[in-house]
Amino acid sequence: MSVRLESPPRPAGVGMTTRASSAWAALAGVVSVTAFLASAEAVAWVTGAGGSPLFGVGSAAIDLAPAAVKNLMVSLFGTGDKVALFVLMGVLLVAITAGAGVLEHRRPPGGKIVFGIGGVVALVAVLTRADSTSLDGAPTAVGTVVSLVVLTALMTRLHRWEASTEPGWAAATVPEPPLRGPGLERRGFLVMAIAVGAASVVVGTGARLVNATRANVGALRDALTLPAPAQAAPAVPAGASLDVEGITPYVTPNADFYRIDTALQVPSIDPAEWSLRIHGLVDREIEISFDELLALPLEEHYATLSCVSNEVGGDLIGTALWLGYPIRALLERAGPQSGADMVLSTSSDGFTAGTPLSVLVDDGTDAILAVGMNGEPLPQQHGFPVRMVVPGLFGYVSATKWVVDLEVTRFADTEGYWTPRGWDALGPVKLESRIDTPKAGASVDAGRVPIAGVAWHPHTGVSGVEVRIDGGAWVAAELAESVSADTWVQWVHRWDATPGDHTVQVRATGADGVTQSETPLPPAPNGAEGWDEHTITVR
Ligand SMILES: Nc1nc2c(c(=O)[nH]1)N[C@H]1C(S)=C(S)[C@@H](COP(=O)(O)O)O[C@H]1N2
Ligand SMILES: [Mo]
Repeated sequence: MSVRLESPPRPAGVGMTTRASSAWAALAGVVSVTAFLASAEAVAWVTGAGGSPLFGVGSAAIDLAPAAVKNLMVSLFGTGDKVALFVLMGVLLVAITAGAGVLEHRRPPGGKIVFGIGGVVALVAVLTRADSTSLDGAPTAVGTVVSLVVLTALMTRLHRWEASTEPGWAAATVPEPPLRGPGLERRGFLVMAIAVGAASVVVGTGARLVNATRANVGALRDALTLPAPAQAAPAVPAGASLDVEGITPYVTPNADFYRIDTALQVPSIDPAEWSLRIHGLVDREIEISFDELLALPLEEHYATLSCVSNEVGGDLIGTALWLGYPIRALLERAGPQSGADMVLSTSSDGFTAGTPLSVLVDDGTDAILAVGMNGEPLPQQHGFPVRMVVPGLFGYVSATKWVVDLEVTRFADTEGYWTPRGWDALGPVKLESRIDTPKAGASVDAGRVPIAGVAWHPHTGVSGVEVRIDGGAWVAAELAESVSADTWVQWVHRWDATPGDHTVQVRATGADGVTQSETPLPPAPNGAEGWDEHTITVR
């Protein structure tokens, strides 16, 4: 006879209560998943950080999440959406594995089945990542086996502990070795749970740190010296920067540049291994290496990049000096065929953007394959070693970071990443204006107060900005200079503030003569609108 695997409710005071044994079983489940994560990270140390199941599952979740959930995450957490995703995953993981522990205790092998299914799901997620290699399955496979071994061992110890708390335990026949009494059996379970849990935290954290460091291309980036441009950008006119405290700088430092992408783990690409393939509806397929790209006559252009998810008045926008090679020239070499109207760019991690071919081949549009940002190689988060920058288009349809592939194709035949997720196939940046100072809700002293900010309509240009106080008449603001129509422009209105609460509103007019619309529209499907949304109150 062997010990019963199920623990029916017992009268109080006899044996272990159902509640207590469930709690310990739940702990066994959670310890097992920490062992899974730690051993997977340790294996990924050897096989490559791309196989970390945490990132594989998280990335798959991002790609599979319905558009509404994704938009909610971005609107709730903004650029902190990735941290929020990890917290959510952590909470779910604890809940599911605690449940699996309880299930394994009551209805074996239910818990093992949950762990097995979880392992297979994670394996599929990891192996279907665009940049995964066959070795990337190893961490998840090993982790799953380790978690099953740990769960089995902890359950055996838990059952022995329970059996040892029954009256007459010494006479019970359990699988070898014989019971050693409640104290020792209890210790057997707890020592293992604590030891495995602690070892997992130490090994897992250590391996994760090593993997994160190794996935950092900082050293390769530091070793890189970009060539001087064959065609430099015009100098920023002194009149582009107004002397107003709190106004957004004309050029955004790299460290302050907004970051938006679907990459949970920033792709790490060795420039020596990078290449770009241009294919599809072209006369000649082209493949170009990083060295070949740097040997071409590079150009520098100032351009403002913005995100379609930006709310009116939002800060998902920045201006940088980009160094790169015109995409137009590369496409000319490849020779797009008639009938083609889109270039689908793909990143190393599988993100895609569909850009109108007409924009990319247009002489007047400085669409570039960028390698430099504000005088440095691209920061890893901003696409190292190569990304696209297309003035006048939102990032989601044009600014592919870590770009490795350009397919000349047709809008009728394919679509970029965000199009099936509720965003328009075409994404020209809309005319916008923003008040930077004073801040909404700020108190200022009565008297002369500069109201200032930026306005943009990349590639079209801004011809005027107007401000109005308390819903009164629109007054023209002073417009600063800019390098070109491809960047935003600063503006200021010097206001004689009177005591009391006031509302401040701003609207811009584009170089095409069209004034920013009043009616609010949400970011989806093609960019937020409505200056009325950005009304601030100042005291
Ligand atoms: N590989 C890749 N490139 C991408 C994205 C992405 O998710 N993956 N997001 C795009 C979007 S939506 C925007 S707004 C810009 C943002 O570029 P930044 O992070 O350098 O500011 O990158 C674009 N390029
Ligand atoms: Mo974006």
